[in-house]
Amino acid sequence: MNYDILAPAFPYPALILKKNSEKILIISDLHIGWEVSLAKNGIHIPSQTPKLLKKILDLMKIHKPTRLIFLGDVKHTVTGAELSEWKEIPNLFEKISEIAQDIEIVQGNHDGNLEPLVPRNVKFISAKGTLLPGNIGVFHGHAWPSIELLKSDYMVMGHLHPVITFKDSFGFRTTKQVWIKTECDLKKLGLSLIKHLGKRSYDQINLITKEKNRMIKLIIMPSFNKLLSGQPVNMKSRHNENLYFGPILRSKSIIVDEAEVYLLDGTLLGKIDDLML
Ligand SMILES: [Mn+2]
Repeated sequence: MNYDILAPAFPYPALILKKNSEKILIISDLHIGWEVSLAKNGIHIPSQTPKLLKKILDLMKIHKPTRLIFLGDVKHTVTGAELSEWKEIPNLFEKISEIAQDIEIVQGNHDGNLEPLVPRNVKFISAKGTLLPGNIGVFHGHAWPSIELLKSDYMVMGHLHPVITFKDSFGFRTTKQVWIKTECDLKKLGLSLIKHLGKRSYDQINLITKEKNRMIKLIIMPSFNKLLSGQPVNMKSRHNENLYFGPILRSKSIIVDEAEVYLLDGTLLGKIDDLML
């Protein structure tokens, strides 16, 4: 990773982007209100929101970001809002707003009707994402990125909640959250995007993809809410359907077997292909 510009905030599931005078803290997949959906299945656990807030405030104290970006899925219910979210989301954002001037939310697939729940100064970015300073393209991952993101040196996405499954000699399984770092073939992604957007986009996309055979580095972030279930990236039986989750991962422009897997503390576990169960 080009640690001068973009680095994970080990051991937190968060990224820090530093460029000129800007310092951007990026976190993804809070899924506030996830506990409510569990309660419907008879599992009652206390609200995780105070813990999430504390973790965000700790990160802000340590890194003092000038901007804060939520990379989608701030809330859990897909449409509408549960009663608890009506209370907990405004509270969380008001507390963060007291110390952060610049807060942005990239729309995830769970963020319908989120806007009325956050203070007015919070800006919304479409699910197609945005290009940040240092040529870092960020988007949630459930929808196609914008054409602009083809210019990225790095693309960052959430949505997958990647985890790795370990199996001991007794057959017991545990999972750990992980970072995924891999590469995306610009030309293949461009072609997929043309298929998606139609021929009218050809000239605009070709202008970006023709220059050279360039690879875009791709980082898939772990979810900030650590209790969420995730996609085991090293399970052979369900390998394909799991990692090809969202259009960009299904587009076959992403290198999967050679993707590097890191634990939250920064330990490099190896390549996905060598970690398959
Ligand atoms: Mn998502």
